[in-house]
Amino acid sequence: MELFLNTTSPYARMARIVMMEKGLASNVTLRWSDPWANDAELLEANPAGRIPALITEDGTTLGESLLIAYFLEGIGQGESLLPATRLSQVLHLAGLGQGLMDAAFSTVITRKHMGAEVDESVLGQRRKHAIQRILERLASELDEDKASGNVTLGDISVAVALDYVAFRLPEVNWPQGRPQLDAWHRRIAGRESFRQTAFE
Ligand SMILES: N[C@@H](CCC(=O)N[C@@H](CS)C(=O)NCC(=O)O)C(=O)O
Repeated sequence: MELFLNTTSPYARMARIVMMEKGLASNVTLRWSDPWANDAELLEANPAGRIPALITEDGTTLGESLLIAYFLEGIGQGESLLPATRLSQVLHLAGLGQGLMDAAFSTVITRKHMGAEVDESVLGQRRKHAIQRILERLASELDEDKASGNVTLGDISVAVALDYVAFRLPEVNWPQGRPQLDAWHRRIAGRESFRQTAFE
């Protein structure tokens, strides 16, 4: 299999962490790609031009990080990242993580292309408020004890999103005033799969 990714995309990092957690690292060739440079092979794999994109063993191409995660969960080994006994809670967390990624990534990319003043626009303000609301929700739901079971797709999505906010929007300073969420994050992000995929 081949996975198109780069070192700064939260979506690609999530797919890569899932790949590692499911024992599939040796089955996947990493294809480092700049999605903004019209990489012809990426466009062939994913006409949306976005990373992550996965080419499976039978040549099928998959886009969208959550769909890639779902596929890897199905073919990988070890504990399920989508345990049936708490599926709704896992998907709930994955949704919060994805929402945080989307709001943070949109903030970063619109600033880059349109200037920092875009933060003051209606859409910029909506993203800013979404980030704060999601952080508050996560802080009310997560503490260190919740990081003690088997890791899930929800944990991975939220922990990657928090890392991304710290990496690209350090002014948000999400750990400030949220010590329990910080403790939860430290436990999840201490995993080998997180350490090997740190943003750079
Ligand atoms: N919903 C998609 C989002 C993927 C995404 O936006 N990736 C960014 C990099 S972080 C990208 O490739 N952007 C290039 C573009 O939009 O042209 C997913 O979950 O995979």
